Parts: sequence; C-alpha cells; structure tokens
Amino acid sequence: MKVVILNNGFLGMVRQWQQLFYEKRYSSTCLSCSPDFVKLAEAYGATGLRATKPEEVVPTLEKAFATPGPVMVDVRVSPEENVYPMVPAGASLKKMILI
Ligand SMILES: Cc1ncc(C[n+]2csc(CCOP(=O)(O)OP(=O)(O)O)c2C)c(N)n1
Ligand SMILES: [Mg+2]
Repeated sequence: MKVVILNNGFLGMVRQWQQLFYEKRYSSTCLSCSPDFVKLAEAYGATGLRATKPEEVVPTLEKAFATPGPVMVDVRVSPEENVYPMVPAGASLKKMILI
C-alpha cells in the first residue's frame, strides 16, 4: 500500500472557513505540532519519503512505487491553497463561491 499525504499543515477545510468568513482568525487549525510522517512510517516498519518541491514529486512517487511494501509519502503543499467551489453555511447552491 502506498499512502500519499497532501500535507498543507492545516485542517485546510476548516481553515478555509476561518479565512473567508471569520477574517483569518485561525483557531485550532494550524497543525504545527503534527508528527514527522517519514519517521512515523519508519516507526511502523514502513518506508517514509518526502517531497518538498514540485520537481521532487514525480521522482519521489516513482521511488515509492518502486519500493516493495508499504510506503508513506509526505508531500508538502501550499498552506493557504483553497478548494472551490464552496457553499457558505446556510446558503443556497446559487450562493456557491466559485473562486
Ligand atoms: C471525526 C471527524 N472530526 C471532525 C471532522 C470535521 N472535519 C472535516 S474536514 C476537517 C479537516 C481536514 O483537514 P485535512 O485532513 O488536513 O484535509 P485538508 O482539508 O487540509 O485537505 C475536519 C476536522 C470530520 N469530518 N470527522
Ligand atoms: Mg490538511
């Protein structure tokens, strides 16, 4: 099994709400104390790999799939990339935010 973490360092879905509707008052969404996922994988006897730059993604995934057994890949992505479309709480689909 190969596990790929899109690691934005946040509970991103919740952070997006705080950014857009609560003036960026981020609360309990920054995962600054999250574990080192490479070491966590190794602690379980799996292989841990990390990609921190876009150009590292393809070679790291190639290495992951070439490695026998379970592999966890920690892919660091932008902390403030949002996901759209988004429907604000209580709003109709017509109020959907597209970007
Ligand atoms: C057990 C449980 N608790 C809380 C939630 C509410 N919840 C929905 S998304 C989310 C944050 C997800 O963060 P992450 O896994 O980092 O994904 P991202 O949005 O950053 O891609 C939370 C806490 C949930 N879905 N399930
Ligand atoms: Mg996240």
